[in-house]
Amino acid sequence: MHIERVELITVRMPLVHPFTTSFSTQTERRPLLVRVTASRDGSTVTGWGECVALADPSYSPEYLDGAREILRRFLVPSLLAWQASGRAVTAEVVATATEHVVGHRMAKGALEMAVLDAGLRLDGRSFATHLGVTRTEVPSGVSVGIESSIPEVLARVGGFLDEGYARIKLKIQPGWDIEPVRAVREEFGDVPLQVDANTAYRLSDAPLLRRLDAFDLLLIEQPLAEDDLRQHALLARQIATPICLDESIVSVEAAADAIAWGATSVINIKPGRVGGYLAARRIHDLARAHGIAVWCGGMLETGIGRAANIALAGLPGFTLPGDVSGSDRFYAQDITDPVVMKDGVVAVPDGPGFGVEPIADVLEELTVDAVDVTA
Ligand code: OSB
Ligand code: MG
Repeated sequence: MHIERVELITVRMPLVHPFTTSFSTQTERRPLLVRVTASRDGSTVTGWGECVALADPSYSPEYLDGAREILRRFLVPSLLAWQASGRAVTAEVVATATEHVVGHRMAKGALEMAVLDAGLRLDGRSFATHLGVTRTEVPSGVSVGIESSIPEVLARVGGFLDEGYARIKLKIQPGWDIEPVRAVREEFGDVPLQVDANTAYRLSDAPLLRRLDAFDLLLIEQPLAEDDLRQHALLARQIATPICLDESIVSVEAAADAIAWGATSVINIKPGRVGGYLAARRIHDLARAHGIAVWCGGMLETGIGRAANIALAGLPGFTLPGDVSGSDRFYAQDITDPVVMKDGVVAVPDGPGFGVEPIADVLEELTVDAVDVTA
């Protein structure tokens, strides 16, 4: 394909309810969209990517303004230089064309995503077809933030269960762990339940974390720090709840290390965190070959990232429900037609590319910054 134009569009989306994790409270999301205009054989298409970096570098080193800058100054120029030297541009070459930039996987993933969407649209193929996904729907789980009281969290969980969500994930941190889990088990019984600590504990907390074993959780997500693979392996010997890594799995190589060292028995795959959907697919394949279950994480995506995640979650190794909720779990107004959760599942999109695009009026209304980085 020929890349004609690349625009970076920053959007402001208020959350329907504050989302508190062990690292921050978010009341709005500022997604960074990458819009690629590309042509081939006389047809021109628009491809959309979404950068999942948060506003602050609190979940990972990347953050919104940094990602925008890296895309503008380094990643997009590198891809255009690749093209100018006569080499073909496809999603498959984006990682190679930008590999001299160290890190910044969320920014790279967003560019690759837009090129992938454009390429699939030029081919008239859906992402699910490209992946070989035949499932038409996938189970939908929901991530429940830290609340100010137990009755509050019970009300939230009860509401989501009434809506039909297939699995509940509770955010935990020291001081908000055993009691909310106990309360949810007592109130709602044997529902599929897991917890996410977002790195809030230390290995010396193993005796406390072992108390969670009594609640028959599906898994505990990222109890220890991002770099602590060895310590996660040590923790795994001290608790019965399966450990699932999120923040630590920044690449295919990190996934291979974590599996080899026994640091993880489940992997949360977030395409942005690992540099894009192509790397995400490779991690799925690797994990599957090792009998390690995977599920699709979320980063409060708009309908664009949500649609792509749902297709990815249709691969056979995704054996646990993902954080692929309906749009209304976070947003009163999504920028695309909303993803709808019904009866515990969300539908795998089947249109060309990721199968969704922003609604022009809504996008315009919510856009806070837009720049053509190829002008
Ligand atoms: O750790 O999974 C996480 C959101 C932002 C940053 C990190 C995480 C999360 C979530 C939300 O848990 C998942 C979602 O988008 O539904
Ligand atoms: Mg997590």
